[in-house]
Amino acid sequence: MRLGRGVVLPADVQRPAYDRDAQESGIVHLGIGAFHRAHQAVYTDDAMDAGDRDWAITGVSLRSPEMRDALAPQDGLYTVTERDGGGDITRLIGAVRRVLVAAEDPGAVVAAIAAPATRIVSLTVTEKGYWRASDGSLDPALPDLAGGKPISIFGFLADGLARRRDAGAGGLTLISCDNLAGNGRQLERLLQTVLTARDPALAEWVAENCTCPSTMVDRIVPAPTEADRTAIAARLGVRDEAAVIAEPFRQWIIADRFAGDRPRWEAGGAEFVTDVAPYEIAKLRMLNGAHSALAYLGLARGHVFVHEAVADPAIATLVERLMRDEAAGSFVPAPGQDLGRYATALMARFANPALNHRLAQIAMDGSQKIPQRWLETLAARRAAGGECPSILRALAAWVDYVRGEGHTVDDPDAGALAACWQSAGRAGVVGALFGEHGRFAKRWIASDAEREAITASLATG
Ligand code: CS2
Repeated sequence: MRLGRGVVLPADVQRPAYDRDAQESGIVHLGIGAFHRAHQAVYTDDAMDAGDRDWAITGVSLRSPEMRDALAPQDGLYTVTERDGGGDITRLIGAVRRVLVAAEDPGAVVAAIAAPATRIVSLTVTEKGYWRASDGSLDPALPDLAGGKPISIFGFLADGLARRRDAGAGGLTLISCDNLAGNGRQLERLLQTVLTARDPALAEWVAENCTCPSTMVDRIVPAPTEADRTAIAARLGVRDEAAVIAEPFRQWIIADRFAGDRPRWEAGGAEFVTDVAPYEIAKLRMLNGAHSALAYLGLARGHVFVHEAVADPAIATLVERLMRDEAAGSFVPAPGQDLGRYATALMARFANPALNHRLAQIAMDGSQKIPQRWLETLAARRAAGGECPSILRALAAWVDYVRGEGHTVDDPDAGALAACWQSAGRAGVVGALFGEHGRFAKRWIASDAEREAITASLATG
């Protein structure tokens, strides 16, 4: 039996208190993966539970039909289970109205963005979904630059926004919920590059009528596995093909810059601030920076899960230093922001033994992640005369990892990184990546001493 409307669930499963059928869709979300289902959709469910109306979510998968096929037979319903080793807490989420698959029906996605009831388009498309070249600018190979059938977020946004302008439907708030530094600013800059190339008048209209607030999003959500779905089916008595398991913690800090209405996400604990930067930087450089270090150092030492890597004393010491001495010392915190306490809380979250968060999941797409997680810390610390020995060790583990000995490297730059190894070899690969003319030269250039330190930490053989 399958989860769906009218299915009776165990009494301890919290369910939406609002009338789902009475809600219009006010949000189009691009990239309806596990993170969105366990994060923004939960806040939206909280807002509608608190009495807000017409914020149901139209989810979009850019390529795969998997989530539509999972959610459609369940009438959009799915469960989120919080797990920390105590008793699981499961909740039914009703905020998702329908799921569109952009590759199958691009016109439906454009129509959803253009619909007058839509006021917000939010995004979780991962770092690589923004089509940035290694220097951070828009990849000139993006097909959407020339118009035609939309391929990326930029093509869908451009077509949807053009239609809104022509119909007088008003602007939108576009909210990036991805782990990029200044995610709103980056979305705005990259979108403007595409619009200016295609339709300068539209670029102006968007600048005047739309906003792109930056956000800090946080919840650890392992990619759901078949074993998770089986465990949840045993708990619910029905199968939920879209079930998500997450840590209990969640946080959302949003710049208060909306083009129009918004849900009262504060009902779920979201915070609205003038400047997200210190929170976003702390999260990227401390949490995500530590995560990536755990991933590459942990995998090299044979660990599979985050809680195993952080229980390894050699790795734990390094990760603590990376957070407390290096990342926390690389920016000015907001008044009242206690980075020491934040690091302590992060170590406890990483140690959650029940989550089974795979290191391999974090290790994916490193070329897209390390600039904002490590290289910005390195650059900022250098400017302040500080050193980052732990990040240099972690960088060495990443350089070893992308060599791809004995495993596949899941990264859009995997080919180019392997080519660096092939042409430069162990002695030269660090220079090929982080030297003056290296692949990452626009983000950070290693000094001679730093290059030697990274090279000395590379695996031998
Ligand atoms: C992780 C993040 O996969 C990764 O790269 O570092 O997904 C992390 O779990 C989230 O940002 C936590 O909010």
